[in-house]
Amino acid sequence: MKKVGIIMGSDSDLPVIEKTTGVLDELGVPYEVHIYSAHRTPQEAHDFAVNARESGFGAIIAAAGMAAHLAGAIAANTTLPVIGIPCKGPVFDGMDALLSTVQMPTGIPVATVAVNGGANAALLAAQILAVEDAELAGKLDAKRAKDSAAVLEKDRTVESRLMRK
Ligand code: RP5
Repeated sequence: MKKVGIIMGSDSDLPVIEKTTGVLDELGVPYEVHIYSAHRTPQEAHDFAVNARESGFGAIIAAAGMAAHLAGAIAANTTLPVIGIPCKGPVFDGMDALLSTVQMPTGIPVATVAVNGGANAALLAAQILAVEDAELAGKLDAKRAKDSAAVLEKDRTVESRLMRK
């Protein structure tokens, strides 16, 4: 199976990335994690993106906060699908990173998930790999069914606790 490349701009983004790796672990999807910054270590970010396809990656997740250019900078150097996670920073509640990540000019797309949306980034990466992988598609179906069952269980709990007849 192809790997997912996970790049974050700083170790301060780790709590978001742990949501991503948790979902990929659950689905049995292989991944690599690196701290490469578009601003602080631009050469490493560039080299990773340029070599990613040859290195066996099928999708890349890039998480960054503030002036979040990481996903766009990665996408500029590969035609692998790039998923951007805008991370919430100390000011602006993540709106700065959201706009920096989502507002890519025509020609270089970044599939942007919600602010701090680490789990959805993992699911989207897995869905991309599952286009050519029936076993992974089956795991995604099973996870959807399990997650739905968990919500219905919460419905039963709240119903039994709070319903007045
Ligand atoms: C971005 O700047 C990182 O992705 C991080 O979200 C933000 C702040 O980085 P630190 O100052 O916490 O290292 O590049």
